[in-house]
Amino acid sequence: MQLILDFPTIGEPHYAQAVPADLIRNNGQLKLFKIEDNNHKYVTKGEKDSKVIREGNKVHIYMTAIRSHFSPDNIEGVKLGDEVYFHITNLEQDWDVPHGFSVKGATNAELLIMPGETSTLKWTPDRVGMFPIYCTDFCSALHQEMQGYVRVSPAGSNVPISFSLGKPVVE
Ligand SMILES: [Cu+2]
Repeated sequence: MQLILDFPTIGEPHYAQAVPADLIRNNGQLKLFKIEDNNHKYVTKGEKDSKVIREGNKVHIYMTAIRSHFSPDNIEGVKLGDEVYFHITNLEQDWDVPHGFSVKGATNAELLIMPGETSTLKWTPDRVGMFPIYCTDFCSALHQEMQGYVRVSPAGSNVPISFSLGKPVVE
């Protein structure tokens, strides 16, 4: 490989390298994941399809991840005693951009969701409160903005399910 440029970038903790485009294009490194090909039972194919659905004491959250946010990122109406299922679809099309997912206080694993794929994390809240959700895989310079909140209300409360993107549920 003939290196044509090699330098640290100023103002960012990254290191840049440049090579001729042919080296990437002709060696199978250009891979795209079509979201239409995802036939997962709990897929969310676009942000407009993200939603939160209650079925008895189960709450199904159909969420998307793309740099640098989750949709929805504010969820309300989960109650103590519920089982929460985060079904997260990574909408990225580039092969090297996985996203992670975790909810603060979860006692099981985090997720690593590859581009175009859907994965589910089950969470059983053990107390009332506001719970941050966040990406656990460094995905871009704005990775740390990739977060949101789920409010858990007391068992028997009448807070309805609601969700939004980029603004508080209660204004
Ligand atoms: Cu991410």
